[in-house]
Amino acid sequence: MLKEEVLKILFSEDDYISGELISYKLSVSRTAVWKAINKLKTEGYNIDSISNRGYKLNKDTDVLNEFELKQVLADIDINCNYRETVGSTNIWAKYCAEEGEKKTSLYVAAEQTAGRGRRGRSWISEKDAGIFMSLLLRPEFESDKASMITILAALAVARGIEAVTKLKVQIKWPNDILINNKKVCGILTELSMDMDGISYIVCGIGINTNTVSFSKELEGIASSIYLESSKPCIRKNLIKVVVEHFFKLYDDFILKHDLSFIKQEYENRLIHKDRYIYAVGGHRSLRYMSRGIDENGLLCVEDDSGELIKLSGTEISIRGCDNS
Ligand code: BT5
Repeated sequence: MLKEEVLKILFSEDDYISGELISYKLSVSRTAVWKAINKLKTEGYNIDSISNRGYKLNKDTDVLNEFELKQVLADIDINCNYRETVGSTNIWAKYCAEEGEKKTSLYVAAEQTAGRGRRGRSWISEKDAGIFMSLLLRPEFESDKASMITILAALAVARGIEAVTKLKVQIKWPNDILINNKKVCGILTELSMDMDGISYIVCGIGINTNTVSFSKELEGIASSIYLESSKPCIRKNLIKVVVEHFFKLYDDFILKHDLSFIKQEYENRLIHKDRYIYAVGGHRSLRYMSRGIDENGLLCVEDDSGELIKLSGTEISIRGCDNS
């Protein structure tokens, strides 16, 4: 598509480039270049034009599409897919897996109309105000390791947000990422099995990047990178660092088979380490002293008698923590 060819040229230039040179490089008319530039502008690209000098792209505009994803993730061997609107990127990824997608793939949407949380809960996904993405993985490890993907993704998101904002990022085990005690990201990992073991894993990540306000139910417990840093977040830049960190951790995990190599860093970020928590599962809510994670990503807690217990994230949610 001409529009993408023009965009590639604008991306490769740090200064203004004339319409004439672009038309020469692409062997098309100047009118065709002009039309492509106008189309890009309507898609949200910020392109400055000065007569006699030409065009210059502001590369830090928050535009997201398949082209942008492929650009930022060019160094990773991954299939990039983008849509403006989907029900849920996890459902989309699972559909593609069922249809036979074998390659490691990323599914990103500008908005979700039915974003999903754990156990039937929902994930509010305002258009262009967040990152809604799912990774499709075809690992060869045993199914009991699947839940560890959430731990890796949480660390990747924490590192990624910290890299682009310098804010302190904490984790509430197993799948919440917090800044200043408020949730800015949730992770939903889903597993599909067949007779040979794991068929695929879909790891969905929702990050509130530029949300300005939340509903009554969420204000007080949720926040966004923009609200915490007072700076707009360029989604593609954050996607890049999160996905890069994820695969760095994932590759190490495949080699090392467990989470010992990240235990220390994870625990340093654990908001409820050495604090009392309530572990909620079914209709029960039990208070424990939270200690850290084991090499399999289970949460290690102590009951009132000091006995060590290990909790699994598939059964338990953590509520509130205090120091008393
Ligand atoms: C999660 O569930 O936190 C997992 C969220 C995963 C979302 C991603 S987006 C891409 C992919 N596609 C999907 O359909 N899902 C994944 P859970 O721990 O159950 O938390 C859900 C709870 O978080 C809700 O009940 C609300 O209280 C709260 N919540 C909902 N939307 C939120 C938001 N945008 N920001 C912060 N908290 C939110």
